[in-house]
Amino acid sequence: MKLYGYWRSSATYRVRIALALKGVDYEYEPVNLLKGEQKSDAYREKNPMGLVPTLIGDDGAVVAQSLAIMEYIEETAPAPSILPATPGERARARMIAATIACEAQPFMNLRMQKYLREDLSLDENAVATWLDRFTGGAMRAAEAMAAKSAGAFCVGDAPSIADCCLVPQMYGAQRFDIDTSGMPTLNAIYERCQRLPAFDKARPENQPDAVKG
Ligand SMILES: N[C@@H](CCC(=O)N[C@@H](CS)C(=O)NCC(=O)O)C(=O)O
Repeated sequence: MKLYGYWRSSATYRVRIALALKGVDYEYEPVNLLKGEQKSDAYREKNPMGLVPTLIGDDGAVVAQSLAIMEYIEETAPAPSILPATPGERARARMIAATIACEAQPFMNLRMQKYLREDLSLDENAVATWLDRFTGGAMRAAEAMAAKSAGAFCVGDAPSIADCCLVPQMYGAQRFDIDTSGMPTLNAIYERCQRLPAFDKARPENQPDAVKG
């Protein structure tokens, strides 16, 4: 498999965690978002949204969107599963994953941040208020969801697609200074995940394109 991504991209980080949990080897092709490489014609041929990540499967499938990529990885490398055992729990894991990936993270991405600052000329206070309302609001909803299903992880006692989304979101929240103090369940799971080798391997700082310092 080949993963196109960027070290600090939270959506790429999700996929790296899923691959590491399953012990799947892959080739990594950095796409430098700060240089705008995601907007090149060659990259958009693979990912028409011009966003990372994109995964090229061993069967030649070209898959964009981290949630779809993780489902593809789950189907092509089923063990260990990153989906819980029962339909209800699987739906819950997907629900928390989607709340983070579709409702919280989009407001943190580069093009949105640029638009707020450069096109709408919002100052840092306005951007922070905006982020707390939308990203923080969705994270508070994810906290309420996880509080009902968590054991050691977001749904029960095994890491799932929800945790693959949670960890990068908490990392991003720290970067963007979003207040997570009212999220005890998410913080406890985040701390626990950080101590596991698969999550450590997937950390932004451990990627070949990471910029130190
Ligand atoms: N829904 C997409 C989101 C992907 C996304 O937001 N990628 C960001 C990095 S985390 C990106 O490529 N940003 C580039 C830009 O905004 O120009 C997914 O889950 O894959």
